[in-house]
Amino acid sequence: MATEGDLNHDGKLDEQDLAFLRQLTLESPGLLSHLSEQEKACLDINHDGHINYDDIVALCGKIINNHEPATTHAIDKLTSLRNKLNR
Ligand SMILES: [Ca+2]
Ligand SMILES: [Ca+2]
Repeated sequence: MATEGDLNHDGKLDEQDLAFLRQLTLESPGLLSHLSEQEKACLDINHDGHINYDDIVALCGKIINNHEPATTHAIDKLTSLRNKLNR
């Protein structure tokens, strides 16, 4: 079975999957109607029956939980940025 959220089927959850989901939901929503139920289920990360911005957020959370080094680096950057803003 395909990993949920692994949209390009490379066995990893990363920014590429996020970019793909974002493109599908925000830029080419018409493409969603061409997908099979199984493919749509794979995209419906939060299982609410709809594929939308909430799933992008949910996929983001899954990727962060996955602790990909590149993502961890991005989180570090976000954290330091947030710290700067709080000063
Ligand atoms: Ca992937
Ligand atoms: Ca959803």
